[in-house]
Amino acid sequence: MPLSERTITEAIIKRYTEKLLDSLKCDVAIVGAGPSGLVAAADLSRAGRKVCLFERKLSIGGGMWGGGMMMNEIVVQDEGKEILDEFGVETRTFSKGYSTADSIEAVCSICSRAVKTGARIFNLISVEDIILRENRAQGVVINWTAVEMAALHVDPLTVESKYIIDATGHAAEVVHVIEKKVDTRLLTPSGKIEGEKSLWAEKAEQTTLENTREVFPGIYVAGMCANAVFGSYRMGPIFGGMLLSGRKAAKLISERLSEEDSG
Ligand code: 48H
Repeated sequence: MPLSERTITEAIIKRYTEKLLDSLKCDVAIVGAGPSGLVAAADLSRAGRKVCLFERKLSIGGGMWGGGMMMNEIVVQDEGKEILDEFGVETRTFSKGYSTADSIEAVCSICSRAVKTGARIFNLISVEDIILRENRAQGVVINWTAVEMAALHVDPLTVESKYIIDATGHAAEVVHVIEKKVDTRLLTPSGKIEGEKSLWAEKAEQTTLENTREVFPGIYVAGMCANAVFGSYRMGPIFGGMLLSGRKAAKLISERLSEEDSG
């Protein structure tokens, strides 16, 4: 049978549209497909929640692909290794308490699990705003990254969600939108974004987890964004904190959703 260009085109448009239409209302919208966002997506979808993840770039994985200084190996401590083990990522002990993994295998394995458990990942879409109702986030405002890059004046579309995870890394983009546009105090000590500090791996890894929490009604921060928002250190290419943070955000939101389900 000769190949039909029209059928190929129809197939892509129909299937993509089905996927997007089915995602217009979800439990959790995750912004950013770095390590923390991907783990959160995998955990929440495994818990039976409807998850959409929006990633600005063509590729998922955020800063994990590049390991440290473009050497595509990552380092994890024992708690992070347990998460990699669970996702089927091969790790090698380097010295007591430190293991390494191939960053490509790590990104691919976590992403594969997220998609196979039902998370919808939309690449090439940027979140530019939130839907706001009475001082609570109710969803995300999305646009094609290409529109953003070309600086075109094209209005966005929206996706309703009960919760949002800002997993946009150092930039903390969703929380910046709140700070700029909503007349409110964030749930940080100063009520504002505290700002990221210089590199201190041990402290940063510990505080990433502490800082993974709700920062505005309906919005949780995870990964590097949590430290940027709550004013803690960066950690360099050790990724246990990112993985654990994604897991913690998923757990906190799952608990909230379960409470809401039961009345
Ligand atoms: C859609 C967006 C938007 C937007 C950004 O930076 P990431 O890898 O995020 P984390 O926090 O999971 O991991 C951080 C880690 O990679 C890292 O940078 C570390 C450990 N640094 C330590 C140090 O000392 O430097 O991924 C964030 C993702 C990226 O893919 C962005 O493209 C994406 O979010 N993103 N997607 N809409 N508005 N903003």
